[in-house]
This record gives sequence, structure tokens and C-alpha cells, in this order.
Amino acid sequence: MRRTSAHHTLITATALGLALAASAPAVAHTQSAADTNRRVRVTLTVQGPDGMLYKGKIRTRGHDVTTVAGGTHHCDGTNGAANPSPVPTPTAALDDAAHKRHFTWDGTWYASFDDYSVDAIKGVSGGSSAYWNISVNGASTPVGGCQFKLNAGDKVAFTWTAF
Ligand code: B12
Repeated sequence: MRRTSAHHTLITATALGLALAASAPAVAHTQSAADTNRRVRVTLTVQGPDGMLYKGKIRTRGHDVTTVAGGTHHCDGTNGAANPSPVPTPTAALDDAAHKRHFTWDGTWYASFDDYSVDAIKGVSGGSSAYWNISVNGASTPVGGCQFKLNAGDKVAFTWTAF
């Protein structure tokens, strides 16, 4: 009697396991926007001409941002079709830090790049002889700050850089 019950349990568990295994590929197949755009924790530094303007860890994800010069646009890595679905980005991280620590940044929107050029941070602009370089883990990004995908633990730097 007990043996039959155990046997039955085994068959049921096996059938359940097979059913789960059969459905697993379908679940793993589609990666939703929520998955690719989960908040990540990154280190952000803003190095101005006269010293560090900001340094801290920030939890961030891709989102719409608003600047005085450029208005409101997406900044979630889908800019310029750089990524197929929304992801965290350097400029979105800057925007999150700015809101959290109550400092300003400004950027001009270029429809041609579907991105902002970051022109000023904490009121410090590049002017005609410098610019705000964007780097991740020490390497200058090959695209603008709303197109580059950030991963957890990345070191994001906005560095005032003379031409
Ligand atoms: C010159 C130049 C710069 C100069 C512009 C100022 C100056 N004094 O001229 C400086 C050094 C500031 C610069 C900065 C950057 N640049 Co640049 N730059 C160029 C370059 C070589 C020529 C642009 C130009 O003069 N066009 C002719 C004029 C008449 O057209 P324009 O539309 O008015 O040009 C303006 C825009 O291009 C804008 N601009 C320049 N770079 C970038 C980058 C982005 C993302 C945006 C939105 C606008 C922008 O500044 C120009 C002058 O006002 C182009 C390459 C190319 N062949 O286009 C790369 C290019 C535009 N830059 C590029 C990049 C990646 C950057 C940076 C993001 C690099 C970095 N990691 O820091 C930064 C911007 C960072 C930020 N603060 O947002 C990429 C953009 C690719 C993309 N899909 O996003 C390009 C295409 C080079 C490449 N990798 O192939 N850049």
C-alpha cells in the first residue's frame, strides 16, 4: 500500500518535472524590457576642471530625461537603435544622481544621433575649449550617453576634458 503511494508520488513528480522542463525554453526565450532594464548599481564620478563635483554609487535604469536646452527624450539605450530593448545608460545614471543630490545638468538634443550631448554639469560647461567626456570602466564610450549599455558595477565617469 505504502509502496504504491510512493510509486504514484514518483510518477506525479516525474510528470511535473517533464512538464516544467518542456515549458522552460519558452520562458527563457523572451527577455522582457523589464529584465534588460533592471536597476543596476554603478559608481559615478563627475570630475570638473577644479576637482571632483560628484562621486558616489547610484542605482539606475534607462528612463526619459528632461533638460532645459534639449527637452524631454528617452535615454534608455534604445536611442539610435543601439540596443534592442531598454537598458541602463551613463546619461540616465547622471540624471538619477542629479535628482538624488539636487544638482543640475544640461544637454543639447541631436535628433541626428537620437541623443544628448551633455554640455553642462553643476553649471560647469565645456565652453569652446573643453567638453564633458563620457567613459565607462576607463574607456571613452564610442557612442553618446543615452546609447551605451551599463552593467552592474560599472564605473561611469563624466570628465571635463580640454581639447
Ligand atoms: C568634433 C566632434 C566632437 C567634439 C564637438 C565639439 C567641437 N568643438 O567640434 C567633441 C570633442 C565635444 C565631441 C564629443 C563627443 N563625441 Co564627438 N564627434 C565629433 C566629430 C569628429 C565631428 C562633429 C562635427 O563637427 N560635425 C560637423 C558639424 C557641422 O555638424 P554638427 O551636427 O553641428 O556637429 C555637432 C555634433 O556632432 C556635436 N557632437 C559631437 N559629438 C557628439 C556626440 C553626441 C553623442 C552628440 C549627441 C552630439 C555630438 O558636436 C558638433 C559640433 O557642435 C564626430 C564625427 C563625425 N564625423 O561626425 C564625432 C562624433 C559625433 N562624436 C561621437 C562621440 C561618441 C562623442 C562623445 C560621446 C565621446 C565621449 N565618449 O565622450 C562626446 C560627447 C560627450 C557628451 N558630452 O555628451 C560619435 C557619436 C556616435 C554616436 N552614435 O553617438 C561620433 C560620430 C564619432 C564616432 N565615434 O564615430 N565630439
